[in-house]
Parts: sequence; structure tokens; C-alpha cells
Amino acid sequence: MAQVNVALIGYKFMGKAHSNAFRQVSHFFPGKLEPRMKVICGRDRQAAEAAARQFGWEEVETDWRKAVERPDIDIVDIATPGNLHHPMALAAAAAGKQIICEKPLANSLAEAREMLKAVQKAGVKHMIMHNYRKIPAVALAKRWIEDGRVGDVYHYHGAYLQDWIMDPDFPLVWRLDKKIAGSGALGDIGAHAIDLARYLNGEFSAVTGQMTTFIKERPIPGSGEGAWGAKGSKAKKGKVTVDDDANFLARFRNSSVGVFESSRFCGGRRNYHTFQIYGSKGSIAFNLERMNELEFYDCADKAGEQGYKTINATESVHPYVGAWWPPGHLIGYEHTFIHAIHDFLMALEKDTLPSPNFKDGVANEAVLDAVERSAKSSHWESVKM
Ligand code: SOE
Repeated sequence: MAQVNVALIGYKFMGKAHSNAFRQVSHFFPGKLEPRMKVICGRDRQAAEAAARQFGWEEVETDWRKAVERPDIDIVDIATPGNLHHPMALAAAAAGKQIICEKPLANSLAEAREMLKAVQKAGVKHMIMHNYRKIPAVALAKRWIEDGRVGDVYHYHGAYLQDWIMDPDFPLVWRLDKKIAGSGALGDIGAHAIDLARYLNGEFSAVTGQMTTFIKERPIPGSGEGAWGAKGSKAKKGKVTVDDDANFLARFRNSSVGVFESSRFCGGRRNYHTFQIYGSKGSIAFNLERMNELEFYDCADKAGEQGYKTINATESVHPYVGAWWPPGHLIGYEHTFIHAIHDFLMALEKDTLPSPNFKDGVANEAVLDAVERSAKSSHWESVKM
């Protein structure tokens, strides 16, 4: 087994998920390449050192450019806020590194296009971390669609709903700042719903949508009291510059029609990422909060015996499952990242392009861009790839 040295930039939520994937992948999916967790990078040395100890990285860098340019690094994994994806990916491509990048690929379509050009020019491998494609139940849905079990698709419904910023006292964190995050619910979670739609139903052609910010000002972290440093009379307020909700109608190139919603204001929906696909032969439904299950309705079932059945996608015949546990022994969120890293390593091993990659990142960004344009124009906007 040959080792490939990894530099991970970012150590918070995604840094933790990616670290765990690098640590576990070769235990469950042994291949020719084994990732070596060489260096984790973050501006705050103390915090980065704590992350390195907790997740098992050998070294720490505080300057991402140094980490990216190190000659001993093979793979650069970008798990930072969106405004840094573009400069980091460009620098990593120029240094000839293989690149993994969190979603959305960039903060604008123009940036995303430049990133794709840079990796293509450098001839390096590239992957965007749309981990939900790697859920066995979702990959099974893809297999069934390709096998023709859904027939011609009429409707695609996609939603990604959360509720973590409903409290008006929740502070003005970076995800609520357009300069850093690019957009709000749309790019953060809507991008995942768009990715699954592209994966399962093909390219979008046009969209019409609206974007709304329900809470327009929020306390600035550190200006007040309490856990977030944002409570009490001393707390200063700042402007929320992103959407709290983005919803849109879509037309697909395969002539099907779509309905999408991404929101962080849906009480009780902690991480409700769902899709329903209705076709001429069957229907499929998925809900991330019950991620081991796939619902299927077969139009050909006998009259009087029709109805959705729920398949537990934990059998060894289902995608990725053979590497894990016996049937009925469930897997979870962290496994999706392990599957993604496995697929990336296999692409390096076989010298193929990982999937999804920066081309998918650009196509996704093109949909985000069209939704934003449509929210401004109040018209249908075409998706410009
Ligand atoms: C936001 O809450 C978030 O963490 C996203 O940034 C992730 O991409 C999503 O998978 C879970 O929710």
C-alpha cells in the first residue's frame, strides 16, 4: 500500500468530518493508496494543534499557502468558508496537488469557472465534497433510475430544511455574511439539493425563484454576553446579508419539472434533506433523517396491492454496504465522507476523474447563479453552464 500525504485546511465541523474519513477509509476500503494525515492547517495555532491531537494529524501549519506548497504533500483538502476556496484551489492546482473542495465550489460562477480551468490546466484530480451522493440509499436510487425502474421522470421535488438560526438572538456568524459565505441557505444546503437533482435527474435548464431574509439584523458575536457573546443590552447588531430561505421552480433538460426549497427556518427540521421523484413507471422518495431507507412505488404492482415499500439499504448488494456491517446494521452521516474519500482514492489509483468533480461544482454554481438572478428579476432565468 503506497502512502499519499494529505494537507487539510480547516478544522471545524467539516474538518472533523474529513479527518475522520481519512482516518477510517483504509480500514474499511483497503486499496493501493493509503492517506497519511500529514498536516492540518488553521489560522489559530492553539485551536489547530488541539484539532491535530484530537483527529490524529502529524503536524500543524497556520499559513495555508505554506501547507499547499509543501513538496511532501500530494492531496490538498479545502474545508474552509467559501471565500477561501478560490485562492486555495488556484494555489493548490499551481503546485500540482490533487484537490478536494467543500461545497459550494466557490462564491460565484466566475470563480468556479476559473477553478475548473486551473485544475484542468494543471492536469490534477479534483473532487467536490457532495457527500450525500455517497449514501447507499441514494446511490441505489441512482441505480434504479438508470435501470429504468422510474421510467420517464415527470416531477422532481428537492428540499433541504434546517432550523438552527430561528432564534433572533442567534449571532451574526460567518454563514450569514455574503462576503464570506457567498449566499445563505441557497449555497449552504440548497447546493446539496441541487447536486442530488443533477445526479439523479440530469441538468437544469431554467429556474424561477425567490430568496428571503426573515431576520435582517443579528447580534455581533463577542459584543454581548452568554454562550455566543451575543446576548444582553450591550450586544451590538449587524446586518444579515444572505438569504434565510431560497425556493424555486425548475425545468430540466429531460422535460421534467422541479420544486425546490432550502431554508434554515423550518422548526423541527434539523437536517431534513429529502427528494421525491415521480416517473411513468415508479416513484422514489428519500429523507436524510432516515438515511438507511429508500421508498419505492412501482406503478406495475397489482391493483389493490399498490403502495410504497420501504427498502432498508443495508444489504451487501447495495452500493458501499459490502464494506460495512451485516444487513440491518445501520450506517450514519460520517460514512458518507468515508465513501467520498474512498471514491477519490480509487480515482487516483485508477487514473480516472473523481465524481462529483469541479465540473459538477461549476454546473451547481450555474443553478445557484440562475436562482439569484431570478430572485432579482422576478422572471424565469436560464441556467448558463
Ligand atoms: C449547515 O448546517 C450544514 O452543516 C452544511 O454546511 C452541510 O453542508 C450540510 O451537509 C449540513 O448542514
